[in-house]
Amino acid sequence: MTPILISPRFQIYDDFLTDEECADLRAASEPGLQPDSVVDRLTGASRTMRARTSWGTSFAKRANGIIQRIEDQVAEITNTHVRQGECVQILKYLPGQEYQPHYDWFDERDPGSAKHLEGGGQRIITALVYLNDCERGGATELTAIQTKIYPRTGRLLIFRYPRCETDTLHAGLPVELGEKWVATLWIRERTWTSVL
Ligand code: PD2
Ligand code: ZN
Repeated sequence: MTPILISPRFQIYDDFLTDEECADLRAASEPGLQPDSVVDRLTGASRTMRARTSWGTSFAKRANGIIQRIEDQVAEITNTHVRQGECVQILKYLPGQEYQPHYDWFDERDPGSAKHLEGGGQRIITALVYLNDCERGGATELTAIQTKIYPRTGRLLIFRYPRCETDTLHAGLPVELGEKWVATLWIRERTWTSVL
């Protein structure tokens, strides 16, 4: 697979998943959806917050054939081991829902980060797979390089931040019309274990 290179840090692979795989994953996720949360910087606990208003669910590692394919292919593309990956999370956004600008890595100055860092060290890579075409809005904004990636069914976006680079600030812009579905896989520097 040949990526579209946006910058050395950000790459896109179109048609990473088929339309059918995306539809199956959306259908399998719907029953488990709950309001999404973010990590509280002080305590490390998960909390729902205004900054992230989507709904989400996660799949156990190797949960089914599509999850395995995402885990295996992302590991191959990023030259990492499947063991470094967290559980794949599926996010669903309705109109008005968004994920405000943030970093996916844990800020080591925050007291709440210590617990998360115990489970495999720092996050170093994010993989996002869009599971549908959002009718309007819902782009992933790469804030520092002023670029918007539009959700397209089966499209994979990868970004790398081996040393907590601040140019990986990014956001999920509000959906304006229709739904947006995306699968997220975060990769750690070592074998990931759940600390929750
Ligand atoms: O849904 C998105 O576009 C998005 C944007 C920023 C998802 C995430 N971050 C994430 O899951 O970390
Ligand atoms: Zn993010």
